[in-house]
Amino acid sequence: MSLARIDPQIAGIILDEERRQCSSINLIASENYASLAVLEAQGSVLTNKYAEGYPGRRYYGGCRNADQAEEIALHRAKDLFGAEYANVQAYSGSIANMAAYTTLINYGDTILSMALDQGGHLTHGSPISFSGKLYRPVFYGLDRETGQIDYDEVERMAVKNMPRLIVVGSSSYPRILDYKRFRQIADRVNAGLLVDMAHEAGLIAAGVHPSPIPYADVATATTHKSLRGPRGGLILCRAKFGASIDRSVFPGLQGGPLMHVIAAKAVAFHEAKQPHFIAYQQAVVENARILADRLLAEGMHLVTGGTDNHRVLVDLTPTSITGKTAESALSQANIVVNKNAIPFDPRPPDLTSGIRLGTPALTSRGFGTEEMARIAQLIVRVLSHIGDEKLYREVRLEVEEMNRRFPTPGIDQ
Ligand code: DSN
Repeated sequence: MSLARIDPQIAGIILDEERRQCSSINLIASENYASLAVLEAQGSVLTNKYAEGYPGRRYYGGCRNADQAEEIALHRAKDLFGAEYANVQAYSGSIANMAAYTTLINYGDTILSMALDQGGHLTHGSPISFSGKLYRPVFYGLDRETGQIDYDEVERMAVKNMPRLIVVGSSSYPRILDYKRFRQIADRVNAGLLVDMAHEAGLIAAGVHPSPIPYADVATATTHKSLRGPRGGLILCRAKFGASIDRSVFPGLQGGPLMHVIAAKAVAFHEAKQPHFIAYQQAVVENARILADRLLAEGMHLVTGGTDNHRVLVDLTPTSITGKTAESALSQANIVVNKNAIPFDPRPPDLTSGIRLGTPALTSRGFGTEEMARIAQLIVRVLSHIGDEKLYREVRLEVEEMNRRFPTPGIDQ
């Protein structure tokens, strides 16, 4: 029996969410539209199967198909990223990071990572996360003038603090990360190197951002951001860490793997291997560049003055609007963004002085550079007319017109 007949309330919410996703301009840098094929695998009967363990070494009978799906996912993940070893069971990026720490260091060890308020992630040592409670974090930040990573400063901090692990990765840094340089710094202080490439995974798979795989001991990712897969985690590592990573994930941190999600990850890796995926990721980066250029031309300030990847971090300080106000105003015009701290933000995280914009989701719908230029104008119009509901309505109509021309993958395509 269909969902609509059994549970019209939840069916209605899902329908509303489909409408919301189709009718808004989604600039959340960490979101995307999974393909129908990914959604089908994720919504499949594999959800019914318990498969604790790993292919060929399960704690349940009846794992023939689960084994095949996971083996294919593992093979495709390694092939896509050129990695020696993969684990596809991590439920999320946070669990993937936990497994990496468990493998590479001991409780109480020092880690050197990017501060959360400068663009790092909760699981990179924030005091409110397990990572800041179980390990001893020391943070590097961004250069106050350029907004970019000062690699010499990272090296100075590494030499001073002698971390056991250096963590690389950011949720809002709009520039290329120099993994080779981080490896050199790690080698100088005899530390391990963990790269959390959750945001860049799709760009890396397509070769439009350098790969951390030659340099990292362990690289973690989520599969639902630029990679366009199902919501979940991925771990890639050097072969020598493989057995330990597997043990850390199961039985160390998790029970039964989500076999339906693992099958959907396999589908996403397959899609990422197709030639059109390279063109897609090139368009993601080009769209971000145009969005940044047009915002600059409209007088907005951007952290680092632009972008090399899929993200743009707008510094609202000169406008005196908070990130929270900007997020709310834009959302009333059906433009969805998230408030985001800028480096050295004087405002607290629930207000912030910035907004983060990203292009993976819109590019999946086929939005191009012309639309990006128009979206930049719409954003500036809204931000220059805070509280003007008539203006929000006008912008909403323009957003609707654009959305009608671009079907949403997985929903109306
Ligand atoms: N919450 C994600 C983001 O939006 O960047 C990071 O995990």
